[in-house]
Amino acid sequence: AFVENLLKHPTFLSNEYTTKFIDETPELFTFRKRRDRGTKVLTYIADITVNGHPETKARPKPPADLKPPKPPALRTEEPRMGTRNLLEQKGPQAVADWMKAQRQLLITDTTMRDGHQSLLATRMRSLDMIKVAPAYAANLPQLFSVECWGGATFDVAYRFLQECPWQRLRDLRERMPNVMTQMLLRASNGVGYTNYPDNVVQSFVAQAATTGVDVFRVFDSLNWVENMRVAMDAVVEAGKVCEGSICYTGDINDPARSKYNLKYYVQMGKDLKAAGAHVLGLKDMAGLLKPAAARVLIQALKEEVGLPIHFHTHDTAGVAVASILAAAEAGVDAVDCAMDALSGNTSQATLGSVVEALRHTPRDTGLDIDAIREISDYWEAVRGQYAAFESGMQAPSSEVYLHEMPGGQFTNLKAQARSLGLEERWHEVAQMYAEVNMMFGDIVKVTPSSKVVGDMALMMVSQGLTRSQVEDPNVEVAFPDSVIDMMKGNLGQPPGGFPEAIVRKVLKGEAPNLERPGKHLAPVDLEEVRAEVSKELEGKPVDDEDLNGYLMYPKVFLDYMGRHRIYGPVRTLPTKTFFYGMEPGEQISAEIDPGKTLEIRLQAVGETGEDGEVRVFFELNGQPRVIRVPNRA
Ligand code: BTN
Ligand code: 3PY
Ligand code: ZN
Repeated sequence: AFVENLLKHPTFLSNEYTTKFIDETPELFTFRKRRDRGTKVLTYIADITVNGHPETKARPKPPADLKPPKPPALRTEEPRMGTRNLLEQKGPQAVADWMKAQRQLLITDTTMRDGHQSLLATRMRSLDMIKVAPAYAANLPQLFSVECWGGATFDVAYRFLQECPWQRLRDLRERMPNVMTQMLLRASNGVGYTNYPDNVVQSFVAQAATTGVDVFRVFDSLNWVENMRVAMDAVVEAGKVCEGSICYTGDINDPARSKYNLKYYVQMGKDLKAAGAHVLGLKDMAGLLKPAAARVLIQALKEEVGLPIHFHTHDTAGVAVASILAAAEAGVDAVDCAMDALSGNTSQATLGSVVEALRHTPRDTGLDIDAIREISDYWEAVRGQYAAFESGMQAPSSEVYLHEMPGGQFTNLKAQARSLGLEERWHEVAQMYAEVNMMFGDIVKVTPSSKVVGDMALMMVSQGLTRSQVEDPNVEVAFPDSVIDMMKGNLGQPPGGFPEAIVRKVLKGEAPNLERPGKHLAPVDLEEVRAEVSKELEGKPVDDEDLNGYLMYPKVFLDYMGRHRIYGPVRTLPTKTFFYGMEPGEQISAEIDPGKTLEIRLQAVGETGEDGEVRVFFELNGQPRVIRVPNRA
């Protein structure tokens, strides 16, 4: 790098150097001289303007007359006290006690996590959330919490949105100081798809708590409480609210599905309480809990477990509001809803509708419906920008009771099926998903176990394999890696274990590990990893957030950092610009630091030169700038 710098230096090139040149020219030692952030951001805009964004290119476009989202006015200067203040002053047990003492139904808004994860392929950018966060704090201080982190959002932020998930959390936390933030944590799978060593899980939880998570909804993808303890202990250790969660599957009122019956769920609730949960989460990730079953289940859990209950469901079948109202009657303490504009179908129940349904009843939420409408109007404009990521699902569907796919997986698997040319055969995929579930012993299906079932179902439909062929010891089957991994025991054990015959076939007789996977994973030397990552980044210091990002997703994190070096703080660009670039004559601004704003105007896009490069003409804060990008279109 030194020689490269030397050979490029104008003084060196002009032959006007002396032997002292090297000593007197410190910039020769600034390897890969950094370009300023303005230039980096212009490079990104130029590239997208010329070449398009790979993810939106062949997809539906936002309406041409779409207005930029405008957040509502704040009703108070200083936000009123909320649940966060209670947590800060009195701790997580006081929050749990307070929940039980409330008469009103408490509401969590999931728009910033599950809402867009389930409707827009998790593609919502931080900027669109951060802009409305002050309105939540000022206008809806009675919310129980705002779910805004975790699940799939962590990985998508780095991988597809070119932004840092930790920064999102920090920015939201700062703008909503009075309402608890909430995340979804896949227990030993962190926010990934595989079990991590215990100290990695502990480190991740501690960092999430420090950066700004108040409520941790912890679940295991096979409902194995044993595999949730490390994560739950870490949450309790951090002084935050530990919401140990039951994942709901099957149908407690169906005698044919006796594996997951009332007794099973009540026992799991007791086990989670014994494991230290402050709140019991009831996570109905597919939207299978029907109203009549909700009434029975909630009542039993309330009576027999004694923890406050927080109910999460999806509206895939169009029944979520009915189940929520039944749960409310049975005494549930808190429920999840999404703001109207990002609710319904595979997302959560409609927040405004639940609030209205309960008005003037004993469980009146006390939330301000005008404030809800204003915030929902904002989200409606935001959603318009993400037209490229809409799934095309037009209506609720009772087919979910057949396949039991989680809301967050449904549209994803449909897109995967499309890419394999199986779009026309979607209903076969859905049917096969149900059969694979039974072949695996009727398991809970939620990230990551749901992905394993989905991989297997797609493989079988595309190869024309039936369940009996797969189960036949005399038929050779090449199982997907994720299936082999799960049968090895690397995601842990479902209740009663996996059926022996299928394990034998998948593992070709190799013995599975029936113990907790983390028991066999050596602790990671965190400081050693930090040093390695720093070396990968050419000496850049690696802070705790970056280190934890790397530990979850090594390659995704490093790729993100590599692009960040080239494109800079693109998270500050308006969403339309990020996905579609700019039009000649258009002007935008991007606040790259508090108070430091880039005023960017696109003047013109030149022709492609003989070198295959396009010159793009900008004005940056009034100064002309030319950026060259390759034409890859
Ligand atoms: C490419 O290599 O994909 C083309 C360059 C375009 C760059 C931006 S960086 C953020 C976004 N994510 C990508 O993978 N590409 C675009
Ligand atoms: C996730 O783990 O991302 C989920 O949403 C599970 O429901
Ligand atoms: Zn969900």
